[in-house]
Amino acid sequence: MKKTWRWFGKKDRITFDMLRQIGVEGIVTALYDTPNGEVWETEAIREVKHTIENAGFHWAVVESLPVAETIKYGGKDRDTCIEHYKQSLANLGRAGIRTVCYNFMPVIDWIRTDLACPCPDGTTSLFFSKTRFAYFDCHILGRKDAARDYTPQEMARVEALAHTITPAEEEALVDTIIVKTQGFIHGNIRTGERHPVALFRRLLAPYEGMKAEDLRDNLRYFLREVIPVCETWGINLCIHPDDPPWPVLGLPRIVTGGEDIARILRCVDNPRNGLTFCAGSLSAGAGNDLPDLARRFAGRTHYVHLRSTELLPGGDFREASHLQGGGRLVEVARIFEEIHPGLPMRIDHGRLMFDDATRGYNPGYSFFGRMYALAQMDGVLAAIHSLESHQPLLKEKQ
Ligand code: DNO
Repeated sequence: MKKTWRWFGKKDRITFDMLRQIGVEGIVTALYDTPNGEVWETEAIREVKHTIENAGFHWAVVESLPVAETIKYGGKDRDTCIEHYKQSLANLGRAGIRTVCYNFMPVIDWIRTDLACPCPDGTTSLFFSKTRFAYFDCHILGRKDAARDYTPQEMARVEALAHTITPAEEEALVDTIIVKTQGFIHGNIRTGERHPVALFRRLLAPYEGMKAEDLRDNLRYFLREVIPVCETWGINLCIHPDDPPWPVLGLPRIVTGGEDIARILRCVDNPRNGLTFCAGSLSAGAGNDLPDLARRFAGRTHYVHLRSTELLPGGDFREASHLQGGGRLVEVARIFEEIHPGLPMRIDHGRLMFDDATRGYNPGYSFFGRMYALAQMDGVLAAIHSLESHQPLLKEKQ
């Protein structure tokens, strides 16, 4: 695998000099200042590419080229936005970019309720609490009939929380779910949004009554339009799984496990229509066996996120160490190196270690935490390669 790193542009406090020292080989980035739905212009792409290459790296992956909401809900102006998407792809192709990641999650990208949950060793990790999320849904957002989506036991925990939560904690919860986790990934919500709950309600409105089947139709419609452009330019477009992989806030989610992935790859059966194998997102799905998924989809995977989660009772999960948890990254890495070697991979979501917490990094994108995980996975990859090259020798000796 090629070791890549998500870089958030010139304002990122993690510099190219730091990345060079820790063995990063390629850069993952996006045009963070271009609003969703607009064209990524050639000049802007060139400038980012030039900055990366000047530092001695190459732009390995675009993450993400965002899909406008109207494409996802099938709005009146979706064709205009799809045309913009095609132009952006062509402009990226012309600049020599060959791997483009995107997702098809309505309104909200990844979801966490806590950004710094203490671990026994003194580090902290990201955390998803089902109760806190349900509280946000039922009490803060006040979504109609939201309580129906939770079991009586879950609602009992939500009501218990309603008695103890303070206004400051409530504000922090909104800030985490809507602003802090979404703001920096150039989604629908910008950092500093002053009325996040009202904005969120507006974003949810066009999806009312939407079924998984409708969202699947809209994804198929989109892929049929854009994959021919990818074909022309030799671009591998790769969908990111839903995080977490289940329906949320009454919104369907359609990239949750093996069956969903197979259906998407089949609907436009072209190698350019591929997968971002995010081991972290997939590992949060209780029915997902990660090595099995890796074996099944390695051929159509164009990009890998190395991350792992640990499922806890009651529907909670925490981000596990990269060598533990449901991600089963050692096995997953072996499978990819065997079936589809050389894929770009990046470490996703590190813990907060040492002074990471005071540096103002984006949630999940710590320096020491990710560097530590990169070193772990680098060792795993070295061991895999060494075993592979000594295989004949071992056989001879037997
Ligand atoms: C969060 C990320 C996601 C991911 C997008 C890809 O940390 O894993 O925001 O980049 O979903 O489209």
